[in-house]
Amino acid sequence: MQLRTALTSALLLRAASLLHGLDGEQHWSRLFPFCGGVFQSPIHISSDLLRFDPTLPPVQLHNYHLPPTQQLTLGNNGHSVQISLPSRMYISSLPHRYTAAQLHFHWGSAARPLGSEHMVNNKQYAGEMHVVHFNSEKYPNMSVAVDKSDGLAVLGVFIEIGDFSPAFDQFLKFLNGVKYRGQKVQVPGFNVRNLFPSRLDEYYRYDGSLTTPPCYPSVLWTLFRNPVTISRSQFVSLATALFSSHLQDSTPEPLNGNFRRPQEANSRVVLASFKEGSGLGAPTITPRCMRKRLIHQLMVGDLADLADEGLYQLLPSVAKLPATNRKEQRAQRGHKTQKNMKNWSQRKNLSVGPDQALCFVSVEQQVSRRLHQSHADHLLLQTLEDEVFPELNLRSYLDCRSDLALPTIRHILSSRPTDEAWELDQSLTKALSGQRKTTAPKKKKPPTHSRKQAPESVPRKPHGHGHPHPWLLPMEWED
Ligand code: 3TV
Ligand code: ZN
Repeated sequence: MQLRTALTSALLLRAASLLHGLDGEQHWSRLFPFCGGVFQSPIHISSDLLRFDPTLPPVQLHNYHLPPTQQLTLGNNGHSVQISLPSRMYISSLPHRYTAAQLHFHWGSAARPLGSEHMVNNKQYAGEMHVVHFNSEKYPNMSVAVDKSDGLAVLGVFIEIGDFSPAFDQFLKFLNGVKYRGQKVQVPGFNVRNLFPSRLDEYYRYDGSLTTPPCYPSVLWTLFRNPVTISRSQFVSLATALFSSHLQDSTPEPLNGNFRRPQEANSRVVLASFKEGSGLGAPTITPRCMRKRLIHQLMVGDLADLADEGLYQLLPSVAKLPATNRKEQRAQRGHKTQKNMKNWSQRKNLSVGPDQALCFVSVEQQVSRRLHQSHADHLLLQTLEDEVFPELNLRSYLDCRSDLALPTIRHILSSRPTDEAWELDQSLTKALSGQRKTTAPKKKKPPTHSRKQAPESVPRKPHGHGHPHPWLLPMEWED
């Protein structure tokens, strides 16, 4: 018995040292085989994994507003700071009721404030909050649910440095009481809803795992699209106040950078409850109602008209033309944009309706990605110059393929009789005949709300025989 205890202690010590090693996560799978398995978390959520699912309902949080009389336990477990949550808190917008258990955080360091676990289009946030729930309809508690495929649901919130958060201060002000591993303090209840972004209807959803050993693939992940902000000094206190070592340990180990690196997608898809490029999260280059007009003007190719209408800020190359030059051009043309568009539409025998419009959303996505990468909003004009103009070439039209109606593509191609146009037309013909393209999306495992659901209820994008190819689906405008 003593030998068994000694062996167990040795194993736990070994596990602890592996977990704390600098490159510990590479070795997790030696002791925790699931960590080397499939459907691991976090992941990098890139546009190519995303599928819009209009059936995803807004997340509904119940009893998240806790009274100050309700004492919560704030603890340092050596890996994170955690708040235990009362079992009357639950989520109802999933196929089962999921009851709250705890929330905790992942963060970077004061010097490198990049510590979110999930990444979205190459962006890593300063931190990430996880609110862990277990399936209380099927399992009696967290310990039983933790390794079940439909056992857990975690809500993830990205944390960005910006405005001060009074909600985060409700517990950050007690951090000094839990500096060392194993320490706990009681904190008064507060409105946990205020730790979330205002929009609970915009999120990513996928099947994944615990991001820490034993990495069970038991988590239905929901990551909200919009981050919350905390002030720099709030972030610094989170990143510097805590140690992963015990009070009595000879060398104090700072607790920061406690995030796992992104894992393989393993043929998973990520459902989005919103259309990428729409909403406040994306840079609003133009109001949506103006976009359609802008796109049509781009299709006409009459960029100077855009400048005349005050849109030249969006098209820096045009803006660089001296104003008089633009005026001259306008005088020479001697007609208004609307007329121009009408003529063009008639010439092309094309009624430019909502189902035949060019995808401008992808331009926004490109711009958004570039801006996030460069962290330099003042580069907007340069970025637009780089992104909008290449977008005008044929290859870029095809990049928008899933948002373009086939007639639109054909009209674009017919007006540009180049080799490239011929090639692209061939591709479309192949797509029409249902052949699989190298550029077409790979078949991926769609996430399920619960793995026990009937396959018919799994959200799928129609492919192949009897269904329209995604290239042929028209873009839906959201005016
Ligand atoms: F449930 C957890 C998580 F979802 C736990 S506690 C159970 C582990 C045995 C945890 F520590 C986590 F880090 C996560 S997480 O996947 O949300 N990070
Ligand atoms: Zn976590």
